[in-house]
Amino acid sequence: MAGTITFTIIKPGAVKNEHIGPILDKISDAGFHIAAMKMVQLSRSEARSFYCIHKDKPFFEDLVEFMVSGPIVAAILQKENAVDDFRKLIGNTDPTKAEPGTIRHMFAKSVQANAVHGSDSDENAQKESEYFFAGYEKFFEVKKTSCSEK
Ligand code: YYY
Ligand code: MG
Repeated sequence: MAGTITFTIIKPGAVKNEHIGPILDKISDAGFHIAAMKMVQLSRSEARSFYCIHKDKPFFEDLVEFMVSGPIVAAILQKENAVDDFRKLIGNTDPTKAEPGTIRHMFAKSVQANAVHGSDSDENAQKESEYFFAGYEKFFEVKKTSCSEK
């Protein structure tokens, strides 16, 4: 398997509520390869940097406080069409608008505590992955050819 990448975070609420396992199951069942993964506690300045595109929004400070309220799980996911397929899998930002079967419909508590992050473009997937992971922490799958060993 090869393909493009997206970047995800399992957010503090979902980690606290023991949803890491069920969320990873949904991700694997949807055909994503986990190319990197770790559990970390963000600092306020890291949370601010990560969401700096929203720094002028009214919800920004509350969002930062939520993101530092406990550990998160960061991961790089690999699949054909990873960014768009993952956005479909997680569903609408607002869980009351997310389709049944999507991760946010199943595990989100509110717009703020919406269980997971998913990159919104290939460029941001790359930037977000670089922000969280060093080269030696990434394990991409390479495309199998008829000459590859099993
Ligand atoms: O990409 P996505 O996470 O679906 O939504 P964004 O519009 O990029 O917002 C990022 C993040 O901000 C969202 O996941 C929850 C939070 N947020 C909020 O707390 N209140 C809002 N009204 C909108 C977004
Ligand atoms: Mg976004």
